[in-house]
Amino acid sequence: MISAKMAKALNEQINAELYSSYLYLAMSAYFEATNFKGFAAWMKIQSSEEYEHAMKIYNYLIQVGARVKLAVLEKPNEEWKSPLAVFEDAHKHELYITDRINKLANQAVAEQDHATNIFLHWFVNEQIEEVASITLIIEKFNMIGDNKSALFILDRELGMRAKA
Ligand code: OFO
Repeated sequence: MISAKMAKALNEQINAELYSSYLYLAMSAYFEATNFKGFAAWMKIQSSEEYEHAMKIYNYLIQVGARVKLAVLEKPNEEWKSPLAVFEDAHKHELYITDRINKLANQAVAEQDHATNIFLHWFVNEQIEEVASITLIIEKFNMIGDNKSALFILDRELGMRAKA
């Protein structure tokens, strides 16, 4: 059994992961509307991965006998000034999620909740991967600059992302 404080914090993280899913879906919709089909496909896969992250926590709470409590989701942004601005926002968001995961891990350590601490290791590693992959995409945008042909090649490249 986990503490009521830990259950509350994990429920809040379900909300944060579902918001991530919602945000990336909004980004995907923006890319559909601006005809970047590859970026749209990349963001749609990212959105479904975030849903899976939420479900991992959902299932963990059930497994340890805690109550899942879903909350209201914030409305995500729907307009950006450029494709790069979208990925910069995604990067900022992942740094925020990383900070949340680290705080959850700190709480598990402070409570000597070994099960939750070990459960959170997967998320700690996942955040390293998520921040790294978005950082790489931003670096590619920066290399491209104003080159439109290169932008369409990057759109095609990201569109080839396979589901995990
Ligand atoms: Fe769930 O990793 Fe992104 O937000």
